[in-house]
Amino acid sequence: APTGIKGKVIVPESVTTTLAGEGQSKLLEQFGNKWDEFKFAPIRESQVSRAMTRRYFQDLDNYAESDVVIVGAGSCGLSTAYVLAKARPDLKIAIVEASVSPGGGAWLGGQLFSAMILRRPADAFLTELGVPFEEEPTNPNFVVVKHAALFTSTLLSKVLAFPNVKLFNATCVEDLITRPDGDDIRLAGVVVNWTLVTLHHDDHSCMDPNTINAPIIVSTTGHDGPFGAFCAKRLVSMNAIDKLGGMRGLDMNAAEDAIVKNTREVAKGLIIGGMELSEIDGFNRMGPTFGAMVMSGVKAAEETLRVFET
Ligand code: AHZ
Repeated sequence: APTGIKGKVIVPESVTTTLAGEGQSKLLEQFGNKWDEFKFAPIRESQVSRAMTRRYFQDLDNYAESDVVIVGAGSCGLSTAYVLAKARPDLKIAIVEASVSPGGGAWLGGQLFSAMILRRPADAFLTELGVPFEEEPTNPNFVVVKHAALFTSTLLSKVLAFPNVKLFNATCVEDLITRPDGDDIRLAGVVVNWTLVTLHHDDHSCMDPNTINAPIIVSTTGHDGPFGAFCAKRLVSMNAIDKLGGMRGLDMNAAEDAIVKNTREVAKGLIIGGMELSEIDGFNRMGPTFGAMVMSGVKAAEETLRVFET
């Protein structure tokens, strides 16, 4: 392989990134060489507390009845949120993420390396988002984002800017709200708690949770692990499905197509996408190639949109 050879870098038209060498920052004009005079506008501490808590409690109130809850803000959950919020500004979309930092496994490529690989045609997602990428000279079938954090931070910045999206991070989905539906059940929301509380149920007396009602839950909590595959596992423990398929070993070619094609409503009101689906269906894992995660997000958004169209 021709190591050290760089591929052609594609910069989508929508990229507005400031380029190196573009000129001096206005901030230097404004503040530079005047640090002796520098002073922040005054504030009282309680004003900071009130500014934060008022907004948070308003959001809790507002999103207690949501249209869609996305569980997990990894590459699949964030991709779902992007497509959904863009298409339907009238839908209230709550994203619940257990970790303080949204992004899941998409801050790095694989084995903690920086670059992120996406197989074509998932480069279309990068082009729409405005993430520059490089064509791979050794194989035209995939593209490379120079740092996965560039992808994740761009996606996050777009998703969080939508007025109809609220991210509740450091918040864990602990259970599902269900209703009887004939002989079946239908999901009607999620049960949530601060993640720090969730982590301490074993060593504290009962610390009851909170709830968010929504007719559609999109679960993208990743493959099994301390926090992963949450909704898939809960479906089994509540007898809504018999058993998990169990994620199989790694096969990039088989895994990515299977995950995208099968992203669907697994139980009434519950759409599962991303690596969580591999635990339901017994698909292979794909390792460090993220095209299936973003395209599964696109499909999960389409499935959700279909529900709201009918
Ligand atoms: O913190 C989790 C992560 O950010 C979050 N999460 C998990 N359980 C949760 C719960 N409540 C709230 N109960 C929860 N949040 O879900 C997110 C999952 O992100 P991820 O990046 O792990 O999953 P993904 O399916 O979006 O992307 C998978 C990326 C992988 S794994 C893999 C392999 O192992 O082969 N290959 C790829 C591309």
